[in-house]
Amino acid sequence: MTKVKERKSMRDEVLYGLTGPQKSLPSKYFYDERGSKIFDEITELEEYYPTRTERDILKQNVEEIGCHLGDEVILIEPGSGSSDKTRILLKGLNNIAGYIPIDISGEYLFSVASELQKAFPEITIEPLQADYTHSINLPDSLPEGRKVVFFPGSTIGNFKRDTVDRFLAVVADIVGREGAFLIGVDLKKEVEVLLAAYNDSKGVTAAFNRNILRHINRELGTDFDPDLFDHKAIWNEEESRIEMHLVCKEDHEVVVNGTCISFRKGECIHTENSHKYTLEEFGEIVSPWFEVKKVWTDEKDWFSLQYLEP
Ligand code: AVI
Repeated sequence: MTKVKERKSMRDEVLYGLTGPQKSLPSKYFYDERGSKIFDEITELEEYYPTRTERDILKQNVEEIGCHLGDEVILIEPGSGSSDKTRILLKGLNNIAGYIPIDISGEYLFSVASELQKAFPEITIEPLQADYTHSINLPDSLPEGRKVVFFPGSTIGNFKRDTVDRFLAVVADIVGREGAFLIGVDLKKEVEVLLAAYNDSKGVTAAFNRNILRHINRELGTDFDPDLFDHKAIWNEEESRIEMHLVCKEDHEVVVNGTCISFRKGECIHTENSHKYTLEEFGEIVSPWFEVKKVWTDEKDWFSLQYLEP
């Protein structure tokens, strides 16, 4: 039985994060409409290698991936967004019977799903609007088949360790004994490459980082001035992760739901972690639920696509 975490409101989460000893904000609040568009721009940047590398891995190995997935596959994708990488599988394979894209943003989800349904009429496409970080209740009306969860993009790298464990338990629950898990995992590499990917020369990642404050202003009626914060991305060797922070440029105060929060010059708001793993570390993390059966990487071993079975 998977324990379902209770949902907190954005206001509670923001207040909780900004009143702790190290100010922080949940990285999921990067993604309003503007933030999602800026993220799409990030994925096109020369310095941001994960997206194009994973896409190439998928394209180059699509047939072999298909053999591992088996027959009559029901592909389930939490946080599907534009379903961009999934199209490579839907196009390149003939063993996908159903596709369940899951996303919190309903309008976008339904429009992507209907476009996909037109492009792939032979596949049953059933979009599910849900926040997959809490739990996933699949519709009863699914076609018969082998359930495979597809989770590309190394989004797992943005999860804290307890969230990783909870998510793996949810995925194991969904796919059952006969299913599988296909996941993209970014790998440890030279620090310069990592820093460049999160500190791009055009300042797109900086705009993405600051957008979290605009999003909060709009939703909570706060008055953050994003220009009073600098973007900072650092490598934390001990935790093996890139951290993004917003560094306050001058002393000021912001009222959040009646609570006055003071910011001092030089003080940071921690906005995101992006963990990078070795293949061994990742295998160890998933081992209570899954066994890694196959790993595809690029020629520099920068990114991995991993096929796991319970
Ligand atoms: C979505 N996620 C995997 C991205 C990453 O690389 O951690 C988010 C991101 N943050 C800054 N650039 C991209």
